[in-house]
This record gives sequence, structure tokens and C-alpha cells, in this order.
Amino acid sequence: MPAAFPKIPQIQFEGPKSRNPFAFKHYNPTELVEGKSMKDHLRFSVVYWHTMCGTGSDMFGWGTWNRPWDRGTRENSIERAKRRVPVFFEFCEKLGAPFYAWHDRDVAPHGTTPRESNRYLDAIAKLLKEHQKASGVRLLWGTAQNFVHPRYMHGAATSCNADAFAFAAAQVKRALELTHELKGEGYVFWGGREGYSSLLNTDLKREMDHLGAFMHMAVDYKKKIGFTGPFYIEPKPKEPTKHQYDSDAAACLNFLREYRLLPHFKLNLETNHATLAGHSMQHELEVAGAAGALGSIDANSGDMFLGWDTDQFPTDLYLTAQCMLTILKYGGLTTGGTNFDAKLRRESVDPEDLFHAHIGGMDTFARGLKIAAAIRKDGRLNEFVKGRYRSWDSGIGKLIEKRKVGFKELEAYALKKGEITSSESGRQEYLENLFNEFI
Ligand code: XUL
Ligand code: CO
Repeated sequence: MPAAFPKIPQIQFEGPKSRNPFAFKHYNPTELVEGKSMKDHLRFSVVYWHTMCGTGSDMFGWGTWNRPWDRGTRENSIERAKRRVPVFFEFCEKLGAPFYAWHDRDVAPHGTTPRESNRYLDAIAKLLKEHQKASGVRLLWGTAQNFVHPRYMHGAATSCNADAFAFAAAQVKRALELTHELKGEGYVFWGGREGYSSLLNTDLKREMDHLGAFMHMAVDYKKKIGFTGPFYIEPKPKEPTKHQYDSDAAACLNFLREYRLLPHFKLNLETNHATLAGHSMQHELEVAGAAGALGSIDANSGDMFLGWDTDQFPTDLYLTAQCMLTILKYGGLTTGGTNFDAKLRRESVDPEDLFHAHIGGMDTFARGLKIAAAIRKDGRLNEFVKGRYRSWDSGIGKLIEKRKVGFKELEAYALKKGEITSSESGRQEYLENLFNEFI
């Protein structure tokens, strides 16, 4: 098969002065930051669904992209799916992305029965294995697409119809096996349609119990097949449903604790999902990090003027610097990665736009990493935060933290003290200026 991107060279690091649009200005894979290479810090990953299966369609219009490699094949055919595999790996190799991610039903088409779908998936699995081996590109995570087919219209594990639960389980079983076969580093559960559109027709408690049971079955099966990578839950508050059960990091952690699943899961946090939940991405990362559950990130961004999941490529240095500051604070990405769950704009119709988008995302994260490392090296921000809590390092604060005192002793302390006389600035504006020094 001829090259899909014949005019695009291998993307190299050329440094900040370069004006070559097909070069990295900041992502230098071998450059060390805090003693670790950028490649190992960032663990970039390309998604199969947007990159190969996106068409540029939206809810008001047809696809606009008309990819040359799809021409002459039918939509949703195994021929088209097979053609896409080498194109995808050529893209990852030219970009120098070490990882990728898929849903079962985007690498391979839907069959008319689960048996036929499995056959299609098996045929594609063979190709994926060959191309992974030849290219060295590894699987960051796999997942099952349990939301497109009409059988999942009421949800999958949380459907009112037990058959949908069974079909979803069958699908996840096979997707997990394939992730294991392809040496995936982890496995993701995104809720899809696990939520509700109306409480009038919904037994919320029963649906949540079913979701808990589903996840326990997945954990059991993971152990059975010997898959040792982490499971991730990906929070999202709405879209397609009005309320998704995995609405944000805190809701996911609560669900995992309630159903005694926390030891088996971490979170895969996505920027645009955080925005939809009314949070910053850094907030979600902090919440997950504090619970020891910061697993992986879906790197994209939303549009502040649009209320839906626009999945744009990240280009904002403040965003990536904040993300990397928290990620470094919690020890960095280990099994997880920086996964571009992002898509081109509908008007970006050329295959080369895929390169511009990913190069931009990678450079923005590389700069974010360098900025975060510089802020940490400078130390003023950290010192400020540490100093702000100094009342806990000795005296009454230390006694409280050590649980050496209770309400009785604290009442006596307050009565004796009379009033809190010191008033100390939070210095937000000063800290915002300090942050800007490094941008
Ligand atoms: C949907 C989304 C998914 C998950 C994987 O908004 O982010 O693509 O990342 O199912
Ligand atoms: Co995602």
C-alpha cells in the first residue's frame, strides 16, 4: 500500500526558532526534565476513533473530510477497517507518538451479531499486532464502545434491560482479552450512556448497584486472564445523557469507595469533561491525586462559549502548565499517558491537519512540562503554600493533626486565646504574577 502521508517527513525536534510547521519547537523526546526524558514524562498517545474514524460530521451536517484511504470502500465495512490500520501506524510513526488507544468498535466494524463483531475484531487484532511489532508503537489502553448501538439506548451496565447488561459484559470481556493480547498498559471505562435523561423513569439506586456489579465482574475477569494493568474510570458529567453517573472525579471516587472498587481503579481525566462538570482540569487532577487515583489523562480542551464536548486539541500554555504542575506533584504518569482524545475542526479537511493538530498538542504539553518544572525548581510557589499552613507544624495545629486533642480541649484553647488576631493575605494576585513569570 502506498504511503498515506507521502509529503510529510518524520517529525523532528528543531527548537523554538524553527519556522517549519512539520517540526517540534519544544517537544524534544530525549531531553531530560527533572531527570526523566520528555518522552517518558508525557507518554503521548493518539486515539484511533477521532484520527481514523472521524468524518468531520456534526449534528447539523455531514462529514467533510473524505479521506483518500477510505475511497472505494463501504462505510462500516471490514475492508475499510483493514485499510485504516497501516495509515494509522504510519501517522503514529511519523509523529513519533509512542502509544495509541482504541475502542473495539472503532478499530473494527459492528457486525450484525456479537459473533460477527468478534470475527471482525479478531481479523483487525491480527493487523494491530503486526503493526505494533513493526512500528514499536504500544497500546496505552483499550476500551469497549458500549454507547453507539441502539441496544444501549438506555445505557449498558445501567440499562433497564438486563440483556443490554449481558451484551455489554460480552463486549468488555473480549475488549479486555484483546487489550491483554496487545500488551495494553491499562483499560478504560467511560460511562457512555450510563446515566439518565429523566428521573421519572429511572431507578437510580438499582442502576448504580448494577454498575458496581459490572465493575466487580470486570475485576474478576481481569484477574482470571492475568491482565495486570490498571483499570481507569473516565469521568464526564453529561452528554449524551443529561446526567452521567461518573460525573466528575469526586463522584467516581465516591462510587468506587461505596462499591469497594477503589483498589482496582484509577481515573482517566479529560479536560473537556472537567469543563462540562464546572471544574478546571487541575481541580480534577488534584482531587484524583489526593486519593492516590491519578491514572491517565485525555488531553484536549473545550470552548468556553460552547456548552458541549468540542474535543479540541490543547493549545493553552496555562492549561498544560497547571496540569503538569499537579501531575509532577503526584509523581508523574506511570502506566498512564497524555492521550489526545481530540479531533480536528470540521473545516480542517486535509490529512496534514492531523499533523498540525498533534504537533501543536505535543509542543503545548512539552512547554507545560518545562514551565511546571521551572516553577518547581524556583521553589517560591511551593514555599508560599508550605508557609501558609505553618500553623499546623507546631502548637495547637500539630496537636490537632496528631489527633491529640478533641472539642473539649479546643474549646478551652479558644476561650483562653480570646480572638484570632493575625490576618494574613492569601496573595492570589502575587501568585498569579509569579506563575506568569514562567509562561
Ligand atoms: C467521550 C470520550 C471517550 C472516552 C473513551 O467523551 O472521551 O472517547 O475517552 O470511551
Ligand atoms: Co476521552
